[in-house]
Amino acid sequence: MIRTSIAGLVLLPALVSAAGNAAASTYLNQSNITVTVGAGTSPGSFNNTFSGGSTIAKVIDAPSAIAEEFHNQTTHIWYTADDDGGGLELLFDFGIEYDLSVLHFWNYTSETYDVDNVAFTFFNGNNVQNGMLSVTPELGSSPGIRAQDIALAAPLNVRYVTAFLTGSNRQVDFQNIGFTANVSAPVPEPATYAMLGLGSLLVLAAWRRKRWPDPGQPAVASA
Ligand SMILES: [Ca+2]
Ligand SMILES: [Ca+2]
Repeated sequence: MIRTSIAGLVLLPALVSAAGNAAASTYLNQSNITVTVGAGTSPGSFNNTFSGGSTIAKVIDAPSAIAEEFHNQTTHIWYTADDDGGGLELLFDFGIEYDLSVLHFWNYTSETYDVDNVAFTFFNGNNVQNGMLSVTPELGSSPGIRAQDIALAAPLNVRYVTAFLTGSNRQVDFQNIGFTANVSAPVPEPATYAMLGLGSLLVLAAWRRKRWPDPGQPAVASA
C-alpha cells in the first residue's frame, strides 16, 4: 500500500515535467497565420492603406516581436470610420490551435490617430467561442515604432481571433499585430483515456505479479 503511493509520487513529477517541456513559443506572423478584413468593419474609408498594391497582410508582416517599423504608406494601416464608435474588424486564422501568451502591438505615435481599444473574441478549432478580452494599447514609440508587449490572458486552444479596433476621432492607425504562442496540446479523445486507463491497469497487474507471484506457479530461481 505504501509502495503504491510512493510509485504514484514518482510518476507525478514525471508527468508535470513532460507537460512543462512543451515546444518553445512561436511568433505568429504572415509566415504561419492569415488575416482578413471582417464584414463587421463599420462603414468608413481605408485612406491610403491599400495604395501601391499593399494588402491587409501588412498587419502581420513584422518579422519578429522586437522588429522596428517606420510609419509610411507601405507599412501602416489607416482606417477612418464614418461615425463615432465605428471600427475596423480583423479576422485572424492561425491554421491550428495555439495557447496565446503575449500580444505585440505597434501603435501609431499620436493620440489623434492611434488605436485606443482592441476588443478580441477567441474561437477554438471548431469555431466555438472560448473567450473575449479588451486591450487598451499605449501610444507607439517615435520615430521608430517598436511593439508594446501585452500579457494576453487569452483562453487556451485558440485558432480563430476576431479583433475590433477603435480609436478616438474615428481614426484607427497602427503598424502591426503579433502574437507569441505555443501550439496547444491536443485534447485527448475518449478512446485515448480508455487506453491510458487500460495501460495503467496492465502496469499495476504486472507489478503485482512481480511482487506476489501466483502461489500455484513455481518461484523463478534467481541467478
Ligand atoms: Ca506593418
Ligand atoms: Ca486615440
